[in-house]
Amino acid sequence: MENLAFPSGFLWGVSTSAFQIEGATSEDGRGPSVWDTFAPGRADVACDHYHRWPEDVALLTELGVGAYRFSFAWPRIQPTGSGAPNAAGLAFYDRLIDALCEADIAPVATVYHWDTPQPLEDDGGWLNREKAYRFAEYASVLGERFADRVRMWIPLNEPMVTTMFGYAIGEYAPGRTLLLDALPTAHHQHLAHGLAVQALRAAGASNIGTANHHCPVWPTSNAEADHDAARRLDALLNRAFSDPVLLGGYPAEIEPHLPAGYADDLVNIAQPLDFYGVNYYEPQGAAAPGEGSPLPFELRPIEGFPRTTNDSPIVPAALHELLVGLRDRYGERLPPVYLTENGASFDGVHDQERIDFLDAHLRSVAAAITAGVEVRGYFVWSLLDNFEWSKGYAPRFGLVHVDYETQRRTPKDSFHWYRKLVRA
Ligand code: GCO
Repeated sequence: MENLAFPSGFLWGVSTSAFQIEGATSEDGRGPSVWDTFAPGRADVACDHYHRWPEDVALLTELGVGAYRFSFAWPRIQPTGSGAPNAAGLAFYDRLIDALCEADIAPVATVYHWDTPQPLEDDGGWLNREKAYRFAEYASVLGERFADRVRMWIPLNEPMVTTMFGYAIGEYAPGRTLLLDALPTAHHQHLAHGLAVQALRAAGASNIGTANHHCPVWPTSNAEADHDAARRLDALLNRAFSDPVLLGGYPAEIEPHLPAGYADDLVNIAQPLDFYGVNYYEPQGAAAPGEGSPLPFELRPIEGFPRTTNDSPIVPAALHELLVGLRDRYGERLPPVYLTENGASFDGVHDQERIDFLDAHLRSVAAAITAGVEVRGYFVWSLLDNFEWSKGYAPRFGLVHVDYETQRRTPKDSFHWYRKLVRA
């Protein structure tokens, strides 16, 4: 990363999530989540972070990052999704956050990273508007307890993935296959986001933002029909999740699929934010739908680029396009940006491919900054190899290798490369 300057005070970090690393899924009062139902037993151990967190904080200290993004496990804090908090759950995060502060590593907290307490899903989950109010109560519990120490707050991780993968196509928990009838879950998550921002601020929390998944959508040909399809898919994957929180409105093509009275919620949803977190991995291809397709587009793979072991195309230029595109669309309404996730899956401890991936994507970030996009930080996904949802433990995203038999952590070459970078 020679001769690349980032603004002074640029925040270097790494990200994880509770369900993907903690394990201990039935310990100390934690209740079942939708992911325990969807993938029974698969993350009962994971990276055993619930017990090995001191070792992982030591890794963060060795790495030298200024911030660590983790998530609270809702079923550890409120095992049934509402009511009095579980003291042991709060105590676990007290210990983790205090250790981070002790190590001068800013705790960056995601309130929800997909592990809905099962009783709330039994009540309809994100299809039920009431869940937004349960979520605000949950956020308030966290704000009261941790506002004095958490440096940045992210209410929801990637509401788009919850809606599309969890409720539209069923690849993720809770495994619903509602296609466009899943869109009310997007709206209820936006409402949850807005109510949680207000609850966190009322509890004294500051520096609140997002972690929205964004991907440039590219038509597979220059045909008008493919460009049309790409515009529709972009509305669904991107603008349906950024417009409401940044502009207080939805793309026109989304509105027919929203619950009655959705417009009354927009003021609550579009709360002023202190930052806009972006999770970027890859662009998405789109083509005109086939005859009789239930969707106004067809997803198409992006060809012609090297790929990760997770079969993702490696396209750093798309990150530059994405960041400049956000600035062009939202202008003054776009708060300072953080890359709250960027990373890739490669095998082995000598992971030069990951170094090359991170180097190339950081060059795109630097170019976007030069083009006038205010990017203030970058978080690698992820600190540790971990449970990659429906793909299990095969994809390895960590800067640190995890031997799941022994739980031995081994810093990879990319760990040492990133360590040098963040300390430069
Ligand atoms: C996401 C999630 C992470 C994933 C990571 C790799 O962006 O999908 O936030 O939990 O593990 O992105 O796919």
